[in-house]
Amino acid sequence: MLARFDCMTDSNRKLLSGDEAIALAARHAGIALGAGYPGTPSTEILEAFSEYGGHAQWSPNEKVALEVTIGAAFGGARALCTMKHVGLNVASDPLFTAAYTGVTGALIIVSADDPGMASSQNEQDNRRYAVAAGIPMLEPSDSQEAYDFMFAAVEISERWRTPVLFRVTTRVCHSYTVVRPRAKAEASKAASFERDIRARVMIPAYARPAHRRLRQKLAEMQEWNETCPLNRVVEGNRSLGIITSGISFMHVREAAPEARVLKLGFTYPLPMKRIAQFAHEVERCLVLEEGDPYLVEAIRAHGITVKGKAEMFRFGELDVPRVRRILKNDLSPEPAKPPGKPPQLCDACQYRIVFEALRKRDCIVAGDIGCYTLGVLQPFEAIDSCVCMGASLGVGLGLRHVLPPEQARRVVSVIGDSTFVHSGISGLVEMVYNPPPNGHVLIILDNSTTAMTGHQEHPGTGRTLQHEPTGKVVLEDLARSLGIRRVHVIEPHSGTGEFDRLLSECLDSNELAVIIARRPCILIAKQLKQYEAQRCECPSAPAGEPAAAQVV
Ligand SMILES: Cc1ncc(C[n+]2csc(CCOP(=O)(O)OP(=O)(O)O)c2C)c(N)n1
Repeated sequence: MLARFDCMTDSNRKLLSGDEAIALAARHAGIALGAGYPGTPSTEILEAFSEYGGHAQWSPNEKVALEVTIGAAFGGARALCTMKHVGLNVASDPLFTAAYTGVTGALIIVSADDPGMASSQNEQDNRRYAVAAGIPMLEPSDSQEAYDFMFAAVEISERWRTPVLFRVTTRVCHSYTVVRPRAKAEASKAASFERDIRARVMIPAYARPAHRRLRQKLAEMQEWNETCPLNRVVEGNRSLGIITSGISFMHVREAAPEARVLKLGFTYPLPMKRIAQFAHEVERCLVLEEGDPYLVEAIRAHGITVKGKAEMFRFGELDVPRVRRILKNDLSPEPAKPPGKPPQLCDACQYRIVFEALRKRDCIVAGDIGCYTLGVLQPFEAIDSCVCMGASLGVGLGLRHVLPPEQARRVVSVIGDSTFVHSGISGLVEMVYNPPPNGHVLIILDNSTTAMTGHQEHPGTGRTLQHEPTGKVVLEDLARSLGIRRVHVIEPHSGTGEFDRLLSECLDSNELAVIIARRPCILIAKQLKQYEAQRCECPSAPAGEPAAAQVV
């Protein structure tokens, strides 16, 4: 797929997406290990890193990915961790303490944010994480910067022995712009373990001085940032000064080419003296940013007078027309976006049979995130909640605990296979540990892939990121090992009524039940067959076949 972007060609110019530019830079900067969990708009980074020859792997979830890369960076290597913005919520526990421990090699954490929610359940602005955790943050505006800033991130990470947050947004990730890569790649640094117990074991006695060290580092980084070339001034008419960062810079240049612009690339800790000077040198100073008022609040907190955008522009992505409106302070209602074609489940998708059955039984469905979330739309309207990955279990159990019995007995949790491995397993443990009086029914929709984000592998498929055979987590064995007696594996087919009968039987049993509805995703069914054939031919493939699965 990336052949046309062959590394280090003579022409030395490549058309790359932001994600590909990050991947190429990671390769050229000697990143020894890349780990992550898929999520739009970040997924392509690790896939491209692998295609460029890097060591890339999917983890079961973002927390594990971050921990694996923290370990690599403790070992002195350069490591890359990728995820979408909500992934950082999952990874936030190690994130905050990794800021205290610091790293020995380099650790770059890519947070790919999705303002406008093209493909997400919220539009949280992860710039707040840099401040909350106390880690430096870089924000590129295009693919060239995505490439260049990766080297700067590695340098900052190694110099201050800190993880670096590399924050990008959908338009930067997915837009193609020209990149001139460096002529020479850096070799990976040899990893080697050096004991440093006080730095890496965060018992309170060691964590207290670690917090002080962190604040000291941040103060030093802020000072360094005052003259850092990652921030620059684009000269222009001093009657209007604009402070901006990330993709907003591109919109600003088009909407107000005459303005003087302070373009920030190193956006935490902010270079406040430089910002104050810039604001002082222009007649009117406006902060133009997408999403939360992160920059404007921080700048005002330093007593610098700047104007921000109106609240209505906090929602959704910015674009050139919207930036023009902000510049004119035009608060009139914005034109409605033309309605797009609503997404829908594929015609032959097995999920249709499941949602029809759930509808027929008038089930109360605690849903989850994946292609199957489309079961919320017509004609099914068969999902009653969707909060975050893995929440179907906990939400379903909570409902079962409090609802009157005739309603409680209709509650079902529905989750996809990748999502189950990501964060559903602990919900299943909760189901065993605190079972509701009338039992509960969990349906795992197992299409043998992570379809939603473009068919990535996960531990339940038994294939690596590169689709090679590896250890496989067998979902039915896992459920049985937790002590659940009713574990059914079924291949749903329309017209047979088999799935309906199984669902009714489980609902009426008042026991804990797990139904695994297993049929390969129709879009890649042929490919999955080939992978399975390879798996059978591969004598070294680790074990992990179902142990006497009860197939209904
Ligand atoms: C914390 C978090 N990480 C990643 C995502 C992106 N994402 C949404 S659903 C999903 C997995 C979907 O796979 P699966 O559960 O197997 O369902 P399918 O799409 O195959 O039906 C992913 C990776 C997300 N929404 N939240």
